[in-house]
Amino acid sequence: MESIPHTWSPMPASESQAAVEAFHQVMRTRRSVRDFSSDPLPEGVLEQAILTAGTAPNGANLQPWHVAIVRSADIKRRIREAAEAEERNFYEGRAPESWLKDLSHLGTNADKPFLEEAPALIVVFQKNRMLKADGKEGKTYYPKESVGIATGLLIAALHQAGIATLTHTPSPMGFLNEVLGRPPTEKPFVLLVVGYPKAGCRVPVIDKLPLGQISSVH
Ligand code: IYR
Repeated sequence: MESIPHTWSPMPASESQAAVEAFHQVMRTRRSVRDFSSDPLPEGVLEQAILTAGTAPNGANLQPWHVAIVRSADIKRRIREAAEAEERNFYEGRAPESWLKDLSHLGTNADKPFLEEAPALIVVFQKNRMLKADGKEGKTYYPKESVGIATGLLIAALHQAGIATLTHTPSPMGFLNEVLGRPPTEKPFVLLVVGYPKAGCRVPVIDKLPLGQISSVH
C-alpha cells in the first residue's frame, strides 16, 4: 500500500459542537420542493456539488457512480413523458391502497410538470459493473450504499448553497438509460429535480422525529 500523511488538524470541542449544531440548523430547513421556477442556476454549482458527492466513502474506492446533468429542454420533455407514463401506472393501478394512503398527506399525483420547468435534472446512476484499473470490467462492491451516501452529500451540498431539490424515483426508471445513452451496467438510482422554488411555493406540513425516536445509546 502506498500512503501519505493524513492532513488533519484537531478542532476544539466547542468549535465541533458549534459546527455540528450550525449544520443541523442549515439542513433542517431543507424541504423537498415540487413547484420549481425556471430561473437558471449559477454557473458551476452543479459541477461543484457533484465533486462533493464524489468524496463519498464507497466500496474499494471504485467510485461506482455516474452523474448526468440534464439541461436540454428536449431531454427534460422526454424524461417527463416517460416518468408520467410510469407514474400513471403507479397511481392508477400498481400502487397498493396502503401505499397511496401513506402518500396522501404529500398531495402528489402522476403529473410532473417540474421535470420540464426546473432548470436542471440530475440523474445519479449506480454502476454495478465497471472498468477496473487493469482495464477489465468487473463487479463493484456495495454500489447501492455507496451511491446512497454520495447522493446525500449531493443534496446537502446543493441545499447549503440555497438550491432546492426533489428526490424523485419514478419506478421503474430504466427509460433513463435509453434517454441518456447510459450502458446497462448502470442502474438509475435517483432522479433529482434541481432549481429554485417558484414564488408562493408551498410544502406539506411534516415533522422530523426527535432524537430519542431515531437513535439509542449503548
Ligand atoms: N413516485 C411517485 C410516488 C411517491 C412515492 C413516494 I415513497 C414518495 O415519498 C413520494 C411520491 C411520485 O413521485 O409521485
